[in-house]
Amino acid sequence: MSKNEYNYIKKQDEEVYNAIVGEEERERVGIELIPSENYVSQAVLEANGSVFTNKYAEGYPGRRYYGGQEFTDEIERIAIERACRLFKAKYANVQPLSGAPANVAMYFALMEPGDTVLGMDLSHGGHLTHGHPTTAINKVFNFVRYKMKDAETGEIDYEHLRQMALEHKPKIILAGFSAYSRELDYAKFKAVADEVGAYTVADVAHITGLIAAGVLKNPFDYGFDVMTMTTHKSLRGPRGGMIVVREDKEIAKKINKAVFPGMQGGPHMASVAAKAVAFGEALTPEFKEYAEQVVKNAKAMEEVFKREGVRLLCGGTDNHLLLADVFGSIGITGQEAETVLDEVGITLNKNMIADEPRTALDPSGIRFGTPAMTTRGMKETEATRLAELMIETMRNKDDADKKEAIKAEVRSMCEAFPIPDTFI
Ligand code: DSN
Repeated sequence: MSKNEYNYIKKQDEEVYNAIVGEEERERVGIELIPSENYVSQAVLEANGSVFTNKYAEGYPGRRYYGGQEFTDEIERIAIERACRLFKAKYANVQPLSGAPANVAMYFALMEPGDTVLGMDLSHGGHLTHGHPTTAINKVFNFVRYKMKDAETGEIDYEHLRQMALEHKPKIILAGFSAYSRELDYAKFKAVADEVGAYTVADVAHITGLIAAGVLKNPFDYGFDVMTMTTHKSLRGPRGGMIVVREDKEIAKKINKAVFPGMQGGPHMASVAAKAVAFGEALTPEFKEYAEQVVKNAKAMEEVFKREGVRLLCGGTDNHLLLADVFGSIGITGQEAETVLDEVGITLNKNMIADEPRTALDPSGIRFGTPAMTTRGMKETEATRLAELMIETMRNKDDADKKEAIKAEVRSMCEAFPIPDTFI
């Protein structure tokens, strides 16, 4: 990562300047294993910091509510065209500000208040925006949930899913997750949806990059109607959201109306510009290699955890992330693990495990993944070593000397694999 100068902020606002350079340094010297985070290229950063932030552009290309749109139209058209190529979609809406608003817009596009969504249970890997009782959207729509049949294999209970669908007649069957490490059987979701006349939506926020690169299955190949996603995770773009539609023009029109004016005002055009740049990167052969390596690295970490007898939820991984029951296997809580790993320069997050016996704020598990460390150029050797260091740290959480040695090793790995400025 280039050391950016930030000359104007430095002169004008020392407090903010210090926070920005502090974050740059934190990213430079630590290993990022939060599976939903990544490092963008300097090109994406430049677009995200561009003058497009000055511009209002309510509406869509060619149909805006303000003048002066020749370049906003151009950049949004480029982003849409690249998004469609990446996901084999006919239509794309690149304006959602992030994943949560993308999901909310999708619900309003495809349903009336009171209608039902069948989605994945949060503690089995689903997401808050899939209708958790604490969310606002839960007051508008009815959410029912399916779970895994067996947390040791990660297999979804497709028969239960079918029974739930027959009983509750959902308008949407939602496949997708933020803490689940296996490939989904999209054909089974689609068969159930067809039986009850539901839309099929995949929330692929975590695995966008892996689908775009063809490393994981594309739900559209199984007839899914819609995918919602974020652009800042494995796709390695700016913080933002997106909705793509396989082929149905009426669905695409409803999605567009639900995003604007239904849900949002002016799109963040600097983010749209940065999305366009990131999508261009994701269309390259280099990105395919990157996505393949993300999965190889996760597999390498899986091997170490298995060898060391640490229980992995779903029995391992097919994608970029892993969930480990560290309380059950090592006797350290998820919160303690997050804290002690932070101390040695490894960032990840505590996470609930299926049917969590503890609490959400101090659960039994940790969730970690490989998109960001793979962006640094790390391969299986480094992934293996990092997994060993993680386990050693958790097993020796009170041993200051050991932690000091691990911290030094983590730091030297970061120095050997600096965050690149460019990927193509
Ligand atoms: N916060 C994201 C994640 O970490 O999975 C999802 O919203």
